[in-house]
Amino acid sequence: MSNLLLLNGPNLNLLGTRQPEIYGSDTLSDVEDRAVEYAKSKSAVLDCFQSNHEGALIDRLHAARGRVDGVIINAGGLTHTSIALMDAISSVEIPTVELHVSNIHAREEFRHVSYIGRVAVGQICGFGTYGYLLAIDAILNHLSRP
Ligand code: CA2
Repeated sequence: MSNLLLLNGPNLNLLGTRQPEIYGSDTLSDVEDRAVEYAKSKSAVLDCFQSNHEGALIDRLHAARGRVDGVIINAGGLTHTSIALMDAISSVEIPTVELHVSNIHAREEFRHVSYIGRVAVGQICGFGTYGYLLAIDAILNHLSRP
């Protein structure tokens, strides 16, 4: 059985409350509940954590070292700015899938850059909140490779 960690970064606690044309109408708790159930259906355990603070996300990653098999992270705006978060992902050596609700490549140029992408196994973006389920499939598939 795989232990997975889902991290959501700054402002993702606002999912479903504003900008539904970009981020949809599911709340973060809808998304997390669905993801936990989906992981369970795949015989995995998914733990969820959201923070608006870079350091708290880094602390959660450090705590996951040696305990978690795979990470899914929607780092929000920190995706495009945070070398510290990138270093944390790289230093804990846990396979990580980068996730975004929106298609960051079809948006403003500053969103085309991802520090997380440099250390992630791969990136899922543009599929709305369904991407959280795709990311579970992606990380489980990655973990089961020979
Ligand atoms: O598309 C994504 O998932 C993003 O990671 C969301 C970030 C954005 O900075 C990234 O470029 C792409 C923003 C999260 C803000 O979330 C909100 C959700 C609903 C209402 C307001 C903000």
